[in-house]
Amino acid sequence: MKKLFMLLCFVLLIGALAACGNGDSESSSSDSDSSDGDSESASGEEKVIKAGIGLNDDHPQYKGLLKFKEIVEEETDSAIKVETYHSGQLGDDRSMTEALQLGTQEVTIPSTAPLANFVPEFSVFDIPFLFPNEQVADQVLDGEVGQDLLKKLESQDLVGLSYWENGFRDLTNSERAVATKEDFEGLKIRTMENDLHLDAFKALGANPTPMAFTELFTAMQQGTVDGQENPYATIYLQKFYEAQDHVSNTHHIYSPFVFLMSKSFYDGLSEEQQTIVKDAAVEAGKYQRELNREANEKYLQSLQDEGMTYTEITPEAREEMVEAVQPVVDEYKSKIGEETVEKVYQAIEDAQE
Ligand code: TK8
Repeated sequence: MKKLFMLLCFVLLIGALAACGNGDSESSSSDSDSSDGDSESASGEEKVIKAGIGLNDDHPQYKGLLKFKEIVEEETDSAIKVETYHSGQLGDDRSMTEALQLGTQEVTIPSTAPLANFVPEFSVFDIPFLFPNEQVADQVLDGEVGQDLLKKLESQDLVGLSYWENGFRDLTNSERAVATKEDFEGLKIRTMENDLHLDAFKALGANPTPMAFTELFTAMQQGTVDGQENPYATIYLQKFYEAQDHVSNTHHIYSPFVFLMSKSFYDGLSEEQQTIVKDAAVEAGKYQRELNREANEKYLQSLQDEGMTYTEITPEAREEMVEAVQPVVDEYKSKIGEETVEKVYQAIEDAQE
């Protein structure tokens, strides 16, 4: 009997000790909750935008990005910080756009050509000889049809905040002066990763190769490609004159840039912060367009000063190029979407009235 009583006391003692122990773990878990609470009460944590582009820090695109940084950090009192990366430090246009979809990067500003791999309708802006000048391009891009296209990016976990300017694209090469359609024959031309660009250069008689911008300079130096096409500001500021001898004012495509933000990051902002980043992307874009036009104006002469031979394309020669690519344009109207193409042509007509 005595043994039974002792055993009962022992069991009760063990139970009492165990109950005290549990209390500690709950209090410790409640402590950890409160410590979590503390960290949430400090939840005004800073948000960071990693913004990467492919062009270097001399280019108007980077100066526009610094303007975006200045506006956002000022307007949010640095609640949102912007880290800027240039020269493909974070990758090329396509890989950086994919990083935005994954949420590992917050901003990039690609040309519409590679963006067409995510939203095919953006290829409408790759139709050769589409825009007559920058002013019409601004009206179409900043108007209803351009803004409607930006909305299509949301289905790809991307937010298009505004259009910036890459500009009218001009041909360079290391083989010969290009004055007419015939002069394209057999030239190995690097194009952006966009099927319409590829097919248009094939129609001109060239031998095009799609390639990320980050690989282009080495390809020209090694002779993997004979030529490329970009606005004068890019050709000069990226020092392409060190690997190219000839430049022609083909002006064959006007390239917009799209200021992209990761949708997961954008959705995590307050309404006020969303308005700030949107307005900053628009204001910095207008600033960048101005810088870009000044640059494209002056750098053709700079290219000749660096030893490049400039060949003027006559209106008749350009008309021959327009006719040569027309079958490609007709073929792509259905691939891009007849409605989108018609809306853009109508908006261009309206902008010139
Ligand atoms: C830079 C590119 C460049 C574009 C090209 O990342 O790929 O040739 O014109 O500006 O976006």
